Amino acid sequence: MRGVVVKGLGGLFEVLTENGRIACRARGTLKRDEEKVLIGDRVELDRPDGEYVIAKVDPRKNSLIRPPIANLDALYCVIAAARPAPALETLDKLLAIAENKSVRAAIVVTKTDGDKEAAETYAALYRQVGYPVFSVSSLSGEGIDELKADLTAQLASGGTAAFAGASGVGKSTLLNRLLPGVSLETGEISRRVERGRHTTRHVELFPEGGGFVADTPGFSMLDFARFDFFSLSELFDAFPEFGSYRGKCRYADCTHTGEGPDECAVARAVRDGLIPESRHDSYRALFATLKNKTDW
Ligand SMILES: Nc1nc2c(ncn2[C@@H]2O[C@H](COP(=O)(O)OP(=O)(O)OP(=O)(O)O)[C@@H](O)[C@H]2O)c(=O)[nH]1
Ligand SMILES: [Mg+2]
Ligand SMILES: [Zn+2]
Repeated sequence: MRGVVVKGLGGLFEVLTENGRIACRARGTLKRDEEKVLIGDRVELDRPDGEYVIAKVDPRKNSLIRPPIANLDALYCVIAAARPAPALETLDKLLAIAENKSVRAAIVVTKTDGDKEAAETYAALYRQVGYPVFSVSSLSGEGIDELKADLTAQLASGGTAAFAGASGVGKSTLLNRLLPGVSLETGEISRRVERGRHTTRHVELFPEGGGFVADTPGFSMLDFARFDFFSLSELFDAFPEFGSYRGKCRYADCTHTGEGPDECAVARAVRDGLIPESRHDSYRALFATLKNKTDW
């Protein structure tokens, strides 16, 4: 029997099959495998001695380490207009990973009821970059219909969409509004600091509109080091708005990190307001990280 892994806790998985949800473990050989079983995996179940086990994992279209999920089609990168203040470098890192894995990325700015002006600033920044942007308030319902329409389109052909972003931006609250049958735990920001942990602690897929929607645990600054990376040579393509300046720098080996506007077409675009400065900053930070990794 075949199915999709929708949940996994302490080695016990839930697989959605044509006969409903089946709780099972992974076959011993799979557990030892470096690749393990990820939420979103398409798997083959076997029943060697009465109990179902995950016997085989299909080749993946893609996989992410943060959030840990396989076969992702769309990633909604969530930031809050009000608390917690966005770390744009983290957001840009997430966007770069999505580009690199050919996952369709969109930005969701939540809590527009908290700070309208900040919401508009972030929305404008990422619209300029070229990403679809949705500004929403789960409190007032503002912008929910537009986001719902976009999500519905992503799911229609069996796609998997995940919501990711810092802890407390309101991912679970938003999914409770977007998905009629779902009731996720949400948490006050002040309480979560006391508890020292995030409210959502596992990735889970919810079947919806022909596809799947994933809630994911929030990022914290500590997760920076745990992001999965690609190679330095792939970095330029992970910033889609840099594309129009390809090959236009004075020197072919331009790194677009420290060269001035006279030599570097990217630096020139930043100076002229065509590329947001924060995006260039994120590029430089990622460049430094990837360079160190390559030098190792
Ligand atoms: N004012 C306002 N508050 C919101 C909105 N969305 C969420 N919140 C509040 O933000 C807090 C955090 O919401 P969650 O949905 O738990 O955040 P999360 O992103 O799922 O957090 P993690 O599960 O830890 O990653 C809760 O107190 C929510 O009530 C919104 O649109 N406006
Ligand atoms: Mg949550
Ligand atoms: Zn350059």
